[in-house]
Amino acid sequence: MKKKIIYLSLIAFAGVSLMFSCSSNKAKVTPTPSTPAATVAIQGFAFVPDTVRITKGSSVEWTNKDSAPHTATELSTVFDSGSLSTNQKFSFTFNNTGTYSYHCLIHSMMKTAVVIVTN
Ligand SMILES: [Cu+2]
Repeated sequence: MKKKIIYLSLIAFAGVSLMFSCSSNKAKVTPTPSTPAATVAIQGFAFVPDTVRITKGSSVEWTNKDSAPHTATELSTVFDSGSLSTNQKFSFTFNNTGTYSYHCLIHSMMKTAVVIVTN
């Protein structure tokens, strides 16, 4: 009787271990987010730097360093960060080459900035 209980708890333990190893395997398959190829600060009502050059398949990360909210919005909305509050980040991966001009939707006086994506 006692042996049966031990046997059953061993099966339960094996089951839990199997579930655990499955979920950790799954986590390994999920691609880890790559570190951005370029970072842009939104600071003093400007995108700094206002031009970044990256290669296709890499990403740019924006961080709002101002107390005011800002957006990083491509002129034809290829990407749009939405409103970023202070220290909030937005990143976008560029899978196509091209020159992407973007601005802040909230402040029309902010200078348009550019991401240049090459092969
Ligand atoms: Cu703004």
